[in-house]
Amino acid sequence: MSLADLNSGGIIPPENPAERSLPEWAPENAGSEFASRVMGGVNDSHDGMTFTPSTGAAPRRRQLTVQDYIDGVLSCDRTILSRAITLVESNSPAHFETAQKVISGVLGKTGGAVRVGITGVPGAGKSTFIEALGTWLCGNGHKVAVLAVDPSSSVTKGSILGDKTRMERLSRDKNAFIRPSPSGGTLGGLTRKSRETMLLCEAAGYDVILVETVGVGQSEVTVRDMVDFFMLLVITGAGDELQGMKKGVMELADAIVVNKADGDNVMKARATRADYDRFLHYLRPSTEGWVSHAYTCSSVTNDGVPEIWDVITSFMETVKVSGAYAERRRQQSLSWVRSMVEDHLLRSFYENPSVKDRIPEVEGLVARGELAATQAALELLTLYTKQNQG
Ligand SMILES: Nc1nc2c(ncn2[C@@H]2O[C@H](COP(=O)(O)OP(=O)(O)OP(=O)(O)O)[C@@H](O)[C@H]2O)c(=O)[nH]1
Ligand SMILES: [Mg+2]
Repeated sequence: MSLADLNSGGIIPPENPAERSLPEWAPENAGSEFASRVMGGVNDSHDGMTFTPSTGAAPRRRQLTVQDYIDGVLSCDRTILSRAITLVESNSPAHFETAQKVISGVLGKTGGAVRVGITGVPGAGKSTFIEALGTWLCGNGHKVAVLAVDPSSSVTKGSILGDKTRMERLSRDKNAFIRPSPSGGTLGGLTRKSRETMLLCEAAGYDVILVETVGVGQSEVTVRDMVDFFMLLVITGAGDELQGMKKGVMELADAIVVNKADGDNVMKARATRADYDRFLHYLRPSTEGWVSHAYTCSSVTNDGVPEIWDVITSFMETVKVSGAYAERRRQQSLSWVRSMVEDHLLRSFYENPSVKDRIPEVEGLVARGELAATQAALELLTLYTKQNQG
């Protein structure tokens, strides 16, 4: 199977005609039915490129060679970096092959960044925290790339607008690069795109990658699998926040940060921090050799934010010495391969014409209790195997 085969199928056409016009950073020759969906409504993109409202015709762009992409990414040409990311986000098999060549061409310059994942319930302040930490890091000589893995964004289409207003300062910083969540496809597909985007940003010289994900089920596990340091952002509640929190998510965290520790909320935040710290004490550590603790900060006043970076730095030193860092990166590469294969198989199954035709009827039979679930699964799998062999 060629690399291109891995990405074939699963093409998701834009539903909204307004999305059919390609922004300036769209890959050349991208038929709009192949490009990943682009969320409308964003003007004056953070990376200095202008979003051109639809005129019905895609703007003509100079075609870039694989070498142009590689050179542009390595020299941190933000326009080319953006276009390279658009290329890896494309669902077209043709773009996939070019994208993989670009990735291979820059691979030697990747892996050097500190990769940080940030999760938390909607409204916990993840974007505001990233704005605060990212701005502080840029002021201290770092180059920061911000990515989002948000499986819900293709439905709500809201997150990019929210993030752009919440990261206004950071989006204007020349040392920061903010990329909204790719949309369209399964969580597995989003993961491949996000991982490859992360590599491109590293190759462009961004030494800190901050990945925001909203805490909805599987996405935390996915992001934990992409980053070195994973933190859970929480807020104070009515005193029962610990009960409402899934133990599993806390077990993934290298730190729990109680945000919004400002104004009248400071004392409450400190009490909540102590509760989480006690709870963490009884959990399995997320990273071997590292003891996860709880902290407080305010993303609005910046209090405690630089200290979170100290925690991350200390974590990186610890895991590099213990070998946990190298081992985690190794495991992540393996799970990357597996998730690409799984994603391909899933799409290939559901895009299979025989399966597609039969699914509504089979599901109807199961729903009415006229066919056993095991029989239904067997029938669909047999259809799939038969057509693949034929
Ligand atoms: N007082 C105070 N408000 C904060 C703080 N951090 C965030 N907020 C506010 O909390 C609200 C939600 O913040 P966001 O940063 O959008 O939260 P989020 O977790 O990114 O939310 P989603 O992206 O929707 O999941 C906004 O109104 C912020 O201004 C903080 O440290 N203190
Ligand atoms: Mg957000």
